[in-house]
Amino acid sequence: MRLMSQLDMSTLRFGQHLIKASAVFLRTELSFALVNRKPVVPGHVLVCPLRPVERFRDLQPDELADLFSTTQRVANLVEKHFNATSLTIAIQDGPEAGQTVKHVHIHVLPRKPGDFDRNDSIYDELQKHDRENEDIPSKWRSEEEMAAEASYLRKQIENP
Ligand code: AMW
Repeated sequence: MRLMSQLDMSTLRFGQHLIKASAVFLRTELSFALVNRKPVVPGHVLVCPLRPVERFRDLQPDELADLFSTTQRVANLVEKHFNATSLTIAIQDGPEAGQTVKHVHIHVLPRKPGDFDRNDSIYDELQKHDRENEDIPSKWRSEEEMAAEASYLRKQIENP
């Protein structure tokens, strides 16, 4: 069996962070999806492998397949439930690409007409959104707000 380095069933590791079950809205055999503490747009969520590897190249074929099929499920879910019409799906793979959490994660961002004056500005925001006030918890969303969003998404998965 693969070693998962998870602490217990109610906490998942996301790089240096411990993620409470209340922020996780989907868990598969090899992946999980969580709500973002500092979303760039409403419904900006993250999909990660359960095994806390740093780079995209570190994923095994079964993890890669599970991560991408989970991302497709999550992308459909947030596009629908955040009333979006498109999606930006992105991986910042390595520090020079903007990665701050050393655990592979796919950003899924629901997009709407006119959400940014310049469409590609979303990539500038993605690069800087978690660098500003990184260590100031009051700039993050509250645990309650994140739990409410995750609970809403979980319900949509259970009763589509
Ligand atoms: W990277 O800049 O590494 O591509 O993205 C890290 C993402 O993880 C950011 O969107 C950031 O807001 C998010 N994030 C960091 N820590 C947490 C956490 N504890 N819970 C939820 N999201 C987090």
